[in-house]
Formats: sequence, C-alpha cells, structure tokens
Amino acid sequence: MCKVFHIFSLSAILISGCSNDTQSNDQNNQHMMNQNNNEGNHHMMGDSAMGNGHMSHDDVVRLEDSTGENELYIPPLLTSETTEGTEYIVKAQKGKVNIFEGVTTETLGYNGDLLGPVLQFKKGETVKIKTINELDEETTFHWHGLEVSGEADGGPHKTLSPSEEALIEFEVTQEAATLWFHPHPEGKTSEQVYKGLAGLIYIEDSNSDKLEIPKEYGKNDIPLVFQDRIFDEQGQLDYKAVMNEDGTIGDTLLVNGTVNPELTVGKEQVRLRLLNGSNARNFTFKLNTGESFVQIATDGGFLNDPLKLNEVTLTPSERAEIIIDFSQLNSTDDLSLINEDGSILLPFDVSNQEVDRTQTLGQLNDFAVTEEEKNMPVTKNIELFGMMDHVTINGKKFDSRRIDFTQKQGVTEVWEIYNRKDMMGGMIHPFHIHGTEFKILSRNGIEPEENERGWKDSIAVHPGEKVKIAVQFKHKGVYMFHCHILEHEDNGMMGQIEVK
Ligand SMILES: [Cu+2]
Repeated sequence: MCKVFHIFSLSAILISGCSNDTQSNDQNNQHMMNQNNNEGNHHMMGDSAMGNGHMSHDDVVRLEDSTGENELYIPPLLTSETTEGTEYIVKAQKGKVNIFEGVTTETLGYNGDLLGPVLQFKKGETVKIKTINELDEETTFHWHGLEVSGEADGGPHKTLSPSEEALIEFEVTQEAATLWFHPHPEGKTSEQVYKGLAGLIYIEDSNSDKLEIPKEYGKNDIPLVFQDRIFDEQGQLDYKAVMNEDGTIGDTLLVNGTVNPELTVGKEQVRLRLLNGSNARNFTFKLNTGESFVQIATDGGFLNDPLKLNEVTLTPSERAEIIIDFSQLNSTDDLSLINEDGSILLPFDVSNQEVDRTQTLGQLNDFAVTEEEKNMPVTKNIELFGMMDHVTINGKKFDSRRIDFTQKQGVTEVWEIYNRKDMMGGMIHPFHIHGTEFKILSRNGIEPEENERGWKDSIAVHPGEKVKIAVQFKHKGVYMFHCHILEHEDNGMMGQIEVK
C-alpha cells in the first residue's frame, strides 16, 4: 500500500501519509480536506483526523489552547523502601483516569494510573530498583540519560514478560540533572509511552545542594512533562486508530497528565523542569508577553551560567530547566507559557503575595569542551535518513542480532551525525544515545548555541545538517542509539553499540 502511494502520488504522501488500512486513509483524506478548508472548529475530543499532521510540514496540527480550568497535577516524589534510602519499586501497570470530567480514560502508568512518580537519586549512592511488569504485554524499564551499564539500561533486550520482576542495581556517578524513564520494548515503545508510561528522574549532588536556585519540590521547583495526545469520542487513547508512521501528533495537550492545566505560583523565582515527552511534536516554549527567562540546565546537567532567553525549543525527549522570575515581570495578568504558534500551553495563576527570596544566580557549573576534544577526528559516522516506515540509520533498519559499532569504555570518540535530506526535504530527527551524556562540538562546523553548551543525551538534527559530538561511555554493555520520534524508533531507526 505504501509503495503504491510512493509511485503514484508523492503529494499524497506529503499531505496524508501512507497507511495500511482504509479507515486511516479516510482519516487522512479528511485531514486533507480540513487543511484545505482551513477548518479549525474541531472539538476537544472526537476529531482524530486532526491527529495525522505530518512532521515534515511546518504547520503541524495546532494544539488546543489550555483553558487553565484544572490545577496542574504534581506527581509524588518516590521515596525509598529502606532506611538506606536507595531501594525503590517501580511497577508498570494499567490505569483508569478521569482526565476529562465524567469520563474514564484507560491509561498506563508507573505505580499509579498515568505517568509515574519522580525518582530522586543522589550522586554517589547505590540504587536498587525492583521493576515489576503488571501489564498484559512485554515491557522494559529504560532510564533515559542515566549513565549505567547496558544490563541496567533497560533497552529492548531487557524485556519483562507480564507479571515478571527484575532487580536492577547501579551506582549514580553523574552530576545533578533532570532525566526521565520510559519503556523501550522493540516495536512497542511508541504505544506504551503514548498511553502513559513515562516519569522523571532527578539527580542531585553537592553542587545542586549548595546552588542558590529554587528547589522546593512542587512549590518553586516544578516538574513538567509536556505531551500531545488525541482522544476519541469516548475519551480514549486509541493509539492504533490514530498512529502516524511519521510520529503521532495530537491536538490535545497534557501536562503531567492534566488537560487544560494551570500552575499556581508565588511572585518569586520559579524553576520549571521541562521535558518534551511527546512521541513526535516539537515545542518552542516562550512567555506570551515575550519577556525573557533564564535557562539553567540542559538534558544532563547545569549550564555554566544562567542564560537569558526569550524561547527554548525542545524536540522529543530533550529537557531544559528554566527559571522565570514572577516578581520581575511587567504584569502577571493572563500570563502563560505558549508554543511557537501562539497556542497556550500553561497559564500561570500568580499570587499577589510577594515572596522575598529572590536570589542572584551565580555560576552553576564547570562544563568544558577541551581543545583535545575539538581536534579529535571523526571515528563514527551516523547517517539518518527517511520518513514514514522508510527510516534508516546508515541505510539499515534495527536488527537486535546486529552490533553496528563498538567503542572502548572510558574512551572518547567523535561521532558525526548527518541528517541526509530526502526528495521532500526531510525532517528533524531527535537523535539519542543510551547510557551516556555527550558534548556537542559543532553544528555544520560552527560552535553550538550557548544553551547547548552543556551535557546532552538527545539532539535535534535538522535536514542536511552535520553535527559532531564527543561521546564517552563510563560503563560496558550493549546500548541503543536511535531517533526519538518514537514511531521512527519502532520503525527501525535504531542501531546498537557495544562498549567493551
Ligand atoms: Cu526520526
């Protein structure tokens, strides 16, 4: 079916995508009509056709504005099962949630109905996690951004069958950062994440302990998981009906699983830990007033200095920590975090009470790219290519029996990631490597922007772009590298590296 589309109608692929069943084709045609008519009057639920926005378009389906009618849900911090403070239980389970009033939506979650708790680890501690699969299908527990052995990493080799348990153990050796966890079963990652399996991991260390930054969890240090979804007329997440081979894009935003969220904050500095937890949608976060904020952290750690910005873009799986000083804004009426296209993501209810704890943000970190790293030759070449289910890395699709690269433990190598354009121009692929935080050396030969001069584990690679990164693995094992558009990953845009 896809082949026929490719031969006879390239424009049809561009606009509607290709698909294997007539129902989806009807939806795609409907989507074309919607686009042509500029029809925007769809409902919160029920217009799943809106979901088939194509990532290679600049104008993907716009998100419904958040009405702000629901206070943002703050997930619990997961506490340890022992007094040693290092043993946790993380259980993948099925859930039922009232995302919409009076409607029960079937979901998946960790230790609960939807999404998961925030795991908090301290650098230097040995963490034991008992992982339990209470789903009806296989899953894995992947710790995204965590520098652990391939055994503990939770890639597609480490599946747990239904009702199976596994104990994993690792030492936390990396610096303070906001990481996350999600499933990684081969071919099933996108659906399981879509239905609600994801959670945040905070790593703290002596540096983050002493920094004068907001750190009261849920008060002025806020976890924020942004995900777009499509709900059917019954208010369900029917992934198979709406999935798009090029990345499923929704019209409804959930933040921490809350629809139409609002965040109540004090007139003070508030730290937002942003995760783009979508399957495929990119976000560009900014204030509706156009005023600036500061970014303090990338995927894997603090920037050296707070960086004043008006907006920050995150592709799927990327994180940024920002601080908004609500005591310094011109007006706090109708204030909200918006997306690039102006859609309202998160309205703020700013209390009038002045909170006097504004701190001067000083130096945060001592991240550096060495001269040696800058001058190292490229020793690994990665070519990202394609769209839909024709995505490849170095011309190949994932094969769990094939090791694509090897690298020595503790030895830095320079990888060059090239996003080769296709005849339609191509699309951004967010490239992620497991088990490591890397440094960006250059984008098309030029030093990266200031807000990318910090540890990264995922990077947006634009069509035609060549990105050089310095990669070192602290531990041994087999690790995945892949596109973090989850449908691309499931379609085989993934390879394996063995670290010896
Ligand atoms: Cu991709």
